[in-house]
Amino acid sequence: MAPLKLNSQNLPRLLAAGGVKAKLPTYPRNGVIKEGIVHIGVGGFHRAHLAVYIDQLMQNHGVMDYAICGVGLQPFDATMRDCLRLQDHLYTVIERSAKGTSAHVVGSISSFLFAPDDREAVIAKMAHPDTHIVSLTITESGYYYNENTHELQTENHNIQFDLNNENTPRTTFGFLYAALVRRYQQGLKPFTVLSCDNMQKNGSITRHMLESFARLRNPKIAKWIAEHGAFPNAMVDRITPQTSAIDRTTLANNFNIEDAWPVVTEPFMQWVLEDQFSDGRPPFEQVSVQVVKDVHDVEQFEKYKLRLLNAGHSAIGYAGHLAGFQYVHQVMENPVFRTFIWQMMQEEIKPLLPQIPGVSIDNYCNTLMERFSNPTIMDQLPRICLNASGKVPQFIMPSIAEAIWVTGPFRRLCFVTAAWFHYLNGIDDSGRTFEIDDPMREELQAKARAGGTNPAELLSIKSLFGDDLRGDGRFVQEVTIAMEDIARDGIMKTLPKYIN
Ligand code: CS2
Repeated sequence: MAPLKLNSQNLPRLLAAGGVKAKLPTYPRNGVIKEGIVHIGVGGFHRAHLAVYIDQLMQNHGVMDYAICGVGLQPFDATMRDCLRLQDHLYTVIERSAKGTSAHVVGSISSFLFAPDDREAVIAKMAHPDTHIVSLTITESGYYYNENTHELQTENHNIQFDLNNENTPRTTFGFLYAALVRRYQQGLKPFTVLSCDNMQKNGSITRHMLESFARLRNPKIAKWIAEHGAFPNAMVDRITPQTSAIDRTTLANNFNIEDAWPVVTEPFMQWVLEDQFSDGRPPFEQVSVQVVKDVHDVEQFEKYKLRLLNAGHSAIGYAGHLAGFQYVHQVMENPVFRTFIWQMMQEEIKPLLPQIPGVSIDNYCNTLMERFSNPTIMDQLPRICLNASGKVPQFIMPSIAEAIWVTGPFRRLCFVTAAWFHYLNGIDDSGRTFEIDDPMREELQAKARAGGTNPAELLSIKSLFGDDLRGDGRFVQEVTIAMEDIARDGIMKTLPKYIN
C-alpha cells in the first residue's frame, strides 16, 4: 500500500488498511468535542506531552471537553499552522528506543490560531466560556522573568508595547491579561494558567509575572487574578528532539503515513502536577499524571529533573559540541564523558537533593544514563545548546551556589560553566565556527570575547548570575582554570582531569 496523507478523510482508510501499524484515534473529532484548553507554543514538546495525555483521555476515557486549540504567537509558528491545517490538526508521535519503534496518531489538537494574523481571535478564544485552561510552552525567555531580581522585565520593549496596547498584544502576558479582563467583565471564572515549561516553580513564576503585568494596567483586575486565578506548578519531562527529514521518510516507509511534521520522542514521559485549578480540569490521574496536593512535592520533583536531567544535558551539550560530537548518545558512548556525567550527578548534585519518599535517586540517575544513551532518538546537541542563557543559570548555577554553602564539591559543575563560556566564542576544538542561538547572543558573545579566559566579564551579567557567585573566589578560580585548560588543550584533553 502506498503511504496515505494524514488527514480526517484518510483516517478511516488508514484504520481499515490492515498494513497500518500505527495506533489511530477512533473518537469523534467533530460536534461532540469542546476545546477546553488553549495552548500557546505548539512545538515538539507540547505535541509529545500535554497533547498526548489529552489524546489518551479522549481515546480511552471519553473525556471530550478538553480538546486543544493551539496558538502560535511567533512568526515562525506559521509553519506549524500550515502543516497542522493540511492534516486537520492530526499528527504522529513516533516513539523510539532500543526495544523498537511505535507510531501513534494524535487527535487532541482540533484547531490552531496564528496570533500575528488575528490577535482578536486569540483573545476571544481564551475568553470563551468553554476554555478552562490556557497552557504554555513558551520557553524560559517567554516569561520575561529577571532571574536576579525575580521580577517581571517591565523595561522590555515587548512588555512595554503590551502595557500600552491592550487589544493587540504581542506577549503571552498581554494575551492572558486581555482575555482575563473580558472574563472578568462577563462574570466568568479566570481560566487556569498552566505552565508546561522547564522552570523551577513554573506556576508561581507565571502567577507573579502576570499579576505584576496586571497591576501596571489595572489593580482591580490584578486583585481578581490574585484571588481567583490558579497557576499550578508542574514538573514536565519527555526528551523530544527536533524532527528530521529522515523521520518523515521512515514514517512513510514503515507506517504508511505521510505526515508533514511528525514528532519523535522517547517512550518515557512524566508529569507531576500541582492540583490547583480555578475552572475545572480533566481527570489527569486516569492517564498516569502524578497529581499532587502539596506544592513542595512538585518542587522536589522539579529539583530532581532540572538539577539532574537538564544539568546532565547541559554538561553533554556545550562540552560535547566543542569536542565535535553531534548527538547526545554519541557523547554518552565516550567512556570519559560517561564517567564525568555519572560522577557529576552522584558526587556533586545528589548530595544537594532532598529525599523523595518512594523515589530512589540512584534509580533516577540510572534511568537518566539510559535515556541519555538512547541511540534511536538522535537527540541533537544544538537543540540542547539552544537558549543557554535561560537554562544554565537555573540548571547549573543553583547547584554550585548550594555546594559552596554546604562546602560540597563542585569542580565538575565549574567545568560545565567554563565549557559554556568557551562555547560562546563560537569556535569548536577543531577550529570550526558555529552560530550561537540565544536571545542574549550579542551580549554574551561580546563579553566572552572581551574576557578571553577570564570569566569576570560574563559573570558580571547580573540578570544571569546575581552578585554572590562572582564574588566567590573559589568558584571564580575553578571556572578560570577550566577555561584556560579548555582554551589551551581542548575538551577531550581537559575532561580526564575531572574524573576519578
Ligand atoms: C533539554 C530539555 O533543552 C534542554 O536543555 O535538557 O529540552 C530536555 O530534553 C527536556 O527537559 C526533557 O524533559
